[in-house]
Amino acid sequence: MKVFKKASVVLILFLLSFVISAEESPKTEDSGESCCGGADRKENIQTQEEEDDDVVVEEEPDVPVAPPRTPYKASEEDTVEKKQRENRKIISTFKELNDPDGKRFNSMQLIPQGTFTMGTDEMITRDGEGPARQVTLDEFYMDTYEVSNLEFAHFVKETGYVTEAEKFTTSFVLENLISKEELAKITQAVASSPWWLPVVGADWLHPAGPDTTIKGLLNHPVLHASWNDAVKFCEWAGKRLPTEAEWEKAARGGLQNRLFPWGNKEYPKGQHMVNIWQGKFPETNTAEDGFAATCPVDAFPPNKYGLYNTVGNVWEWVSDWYTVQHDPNPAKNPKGPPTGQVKVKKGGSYMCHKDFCYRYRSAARSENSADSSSSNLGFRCAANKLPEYLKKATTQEHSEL
Ligand SMILES: [Ca+2]
Ligand SMILES: [Ca+2]
Repeated sequence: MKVFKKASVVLILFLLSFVISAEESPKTEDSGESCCGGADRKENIQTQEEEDDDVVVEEEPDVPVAPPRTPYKASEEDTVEKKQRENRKIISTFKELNDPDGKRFNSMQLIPQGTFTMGTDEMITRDGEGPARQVTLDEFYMDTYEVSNLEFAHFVKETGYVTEAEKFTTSFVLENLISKEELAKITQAVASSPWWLPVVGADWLHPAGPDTTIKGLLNHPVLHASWNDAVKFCEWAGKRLPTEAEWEKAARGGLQNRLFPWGNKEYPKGQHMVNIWQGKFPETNTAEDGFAATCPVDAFPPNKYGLYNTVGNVWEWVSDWYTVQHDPNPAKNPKGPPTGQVKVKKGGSYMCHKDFCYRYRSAARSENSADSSSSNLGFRCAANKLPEYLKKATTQEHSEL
């Protein structure tokens, strides 16, 4: 009965959203490609509905509510040790790890101190993109690229770190990427977003399931890293996750009140500037931008701060807890709410399309629980000071620009 009741509510909201979107700017389109939290996520959505009537009216019909994680099948210690052995074996086959120049793929760019307009009043208000507000930040450094599989492999090689997806034994993968053999084994699905499937054995080394590999994808962004995993990686690298304000300022590249890191035109001079979805999601992916799934972290032109793929390719974790309520007053170095249930992610992914997930914009945002992971979610790190080991590389890169 519960399911039918929920289905009716969803249907009503779906019809309502058509009525509303027909009257509003076409830019406030529905979305729902974000994925996949634990049980916390559902509770969080309910809390928001109780707190803010506007959120109920605008709630998208296809909010993905993922089932709880699969419990551990073995003791954690056994699982971790087994995974460490398996991972060491796989990583030892990556020749790129022995390349001295490839040891740490990422460089960092200095983001100057100053004030910028964070958020927007004109787009997806239910996500808490507004109000547009003045935010002042001290200078900081931001990773040039999304964290790559190669970097993550170095981290795992040095530390033996086992990700949450590996411990939980499952992660969410876009259905189109899963092999027929693996599809046949899956019995669970997320009713509200059936294109997301929990795949046993999907993790950063097996991005689309246990029969897939990151060989040949070492310069692509690492996938299936939870927020907790991302924090550990950044600590290892002598960095930290950016705040949402830092991420957004960095993505805007010094431009004020623009939709995208490069300006307001989605296709300037007809050029693809970002890895998103072309075609009708989720049935057709024409990959006109050159990529059906992730692209290399250095594909597409950088923004004016020298950052690549901030929007599109993969969503990126930031440190803030998620809220849709923001103080409209000017703020200095804001860090988001002190507590919360889910974390903010920024930038949209290769699964975003204007008609479905218009979130490959600088102000756009979404959320997931800190232990969740999926095949379109990654991160990049920030730092107050440039780590010593990067000083030479970054100086060289600047002189080449
Ligand atoms: Ca694409
Ligand atoms: Ca990105």
